[in-house]
Amino acid sequence: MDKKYTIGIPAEIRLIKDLERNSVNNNEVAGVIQHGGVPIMIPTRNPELMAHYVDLIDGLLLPGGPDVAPRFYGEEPVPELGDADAFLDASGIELVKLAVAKRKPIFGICRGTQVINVALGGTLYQDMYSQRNRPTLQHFQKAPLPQGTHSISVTPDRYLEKIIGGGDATLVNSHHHESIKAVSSQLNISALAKDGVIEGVESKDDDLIIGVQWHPEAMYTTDSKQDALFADFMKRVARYARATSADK
Ligand SMILES: [Mn+2]
Repeated sequence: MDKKYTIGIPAEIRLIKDLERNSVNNNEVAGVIQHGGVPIMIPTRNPELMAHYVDLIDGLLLPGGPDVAPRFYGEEPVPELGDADAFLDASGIELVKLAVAKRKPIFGICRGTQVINVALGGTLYQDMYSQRNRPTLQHFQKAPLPQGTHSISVTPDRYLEKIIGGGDATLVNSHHHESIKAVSSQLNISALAKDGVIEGVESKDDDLIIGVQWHPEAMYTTDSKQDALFADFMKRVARYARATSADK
């Protein structure tokens, strides 16, 4: 039997038929399985339990979801802030810190990328449209999510370039009104939209963290660049897991 690696995905609470359900996006589950991973849901938002989950997993996928409560980066909420769940934020931030400390690769998607940045000391625009001092493109697209709508410029010589290729013509989907403001000192920008909105970040000193602001899980079945993000994540997970077991 091939060695398979376990990927933790935090669940958000969704009210379904008046019951609180722990919910993960099935496209992300399928993307992990597609590349040989074994996804496990993290169905609790208690930060004190996150150390146990990080010991169980080989990699961490941080999915899209609600806005990040601004108090985690030292701000009060503006009127345009959307739904936020401080317990989900606190447990996500804890997962990032623990995964970095234990050398478990992280793949951030949309909100997940914002959580990574906040966990590592960065800040966010709570709402780009009211807070950025320059024209901002449509980042909450009205087109179906599997369709790319705005282009990105991939920063030359970043790890992201190795995964999806360089240039300024990659089309991505977009479903966010928050975005990274101040980038964590531990991260490099790897992609920008044409209006300057940060669309990708990655760890500076290694390839432990890749975060994108778009939703590759909605595009990977028809777009090989987006599929490559899942493939690369599972390769990084295998590489770090092998390095860790060789140390023992
Ligand atoms: Mn966007």
